[in-house]
Amino acid sequence: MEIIKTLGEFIIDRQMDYPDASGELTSLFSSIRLAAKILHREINKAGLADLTGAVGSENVQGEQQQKLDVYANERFKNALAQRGVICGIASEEEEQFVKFEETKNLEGKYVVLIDPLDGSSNIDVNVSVGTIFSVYHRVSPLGSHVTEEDFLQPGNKQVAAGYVIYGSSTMLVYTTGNGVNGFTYDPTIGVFCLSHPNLHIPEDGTIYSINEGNYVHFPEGVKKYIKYCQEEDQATKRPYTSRYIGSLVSDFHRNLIKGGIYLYPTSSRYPNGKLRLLYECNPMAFLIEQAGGKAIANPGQRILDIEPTQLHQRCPLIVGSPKMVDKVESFIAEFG
Ligand code: AHM
Ligand code: MG
Repeated sequence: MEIIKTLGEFIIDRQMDYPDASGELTSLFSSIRLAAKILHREINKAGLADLTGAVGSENVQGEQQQKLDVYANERFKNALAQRGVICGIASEEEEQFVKFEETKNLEGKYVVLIDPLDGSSNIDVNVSVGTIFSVYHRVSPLGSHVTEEDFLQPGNKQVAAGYVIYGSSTMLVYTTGNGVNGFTYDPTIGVFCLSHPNLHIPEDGTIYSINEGNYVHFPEGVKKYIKYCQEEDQATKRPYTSRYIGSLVSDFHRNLIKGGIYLYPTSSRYPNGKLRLLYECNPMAFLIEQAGGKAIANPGQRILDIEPTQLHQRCPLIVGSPKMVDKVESFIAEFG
């Protein structure tokens, strides 16, 4: 019989490697896993279930339609509140961080930052979307209410990070700082199964992912790098392939497996890039470094070392195969 290792079993195995572990992170992962399964179910019938379209509109029964990103936010928030190991969350969907007030939550030692449904503009056209999450130890005392400082920590303090990709299959990919592992959801048995153990990004690649529609707004170094990608050179397998889905999770996931680079750089349109440091850049940077890749905001500026000042601050992101990131870094350092 085929041997299947489930996500649950994998987490328990890993816990045995840490005799001091109290099981709280395991419990946190159970919440994420459960919400991901519910989202998988809803996304797969989104076209049928009044989940597309804008919030505020009513369906034919006069009920409020719920946009899938609002739905996803509520699902993850409720699942994370339930188990009492988390004292609060911050979400890309909410302006303020959310305090979990129950006594069990006040004793929770973790905070979670989440982008519940990244790339949600793709949902109406049946293209892959994702959930991104990031976990930190709180810095405020156990038993007290969560504070903004608990969330404004640099990415190098992350305890865990990962994403769920709702694609041609649903996968959960995560790290706790000891490599990256991927699990594919088998809906027939309702279980995430280890399918991509110990993921490593190729050192070099031939895929570049950037919204080239913004070309005229890009700094000179990025423009020159795009031209470099398009030039003919057999030794470096150029021209490279351009792939851009417009769902960070999907673009990142493809490049992680095949080798490649994803860029959302500064531009005259978005002086700090578009993506959010805490909900998008930090978790992806932690994952890529754990997989042997590299993530920077600007030349010499590692994403994970940025000290955040605001919950929703934006940050340029250049992430992927280390040699490709080095290359674009040298272009920006030279040409700005
Ligand atoms: P969102 O969090 O509002 O969904 O925005 C983030 C998304 C990323 O998934 C994606 O890579 C990027 O925005 C695409 O932006 P653009 O359409 O400007 O290329
Ligand atoms: Mg997002």
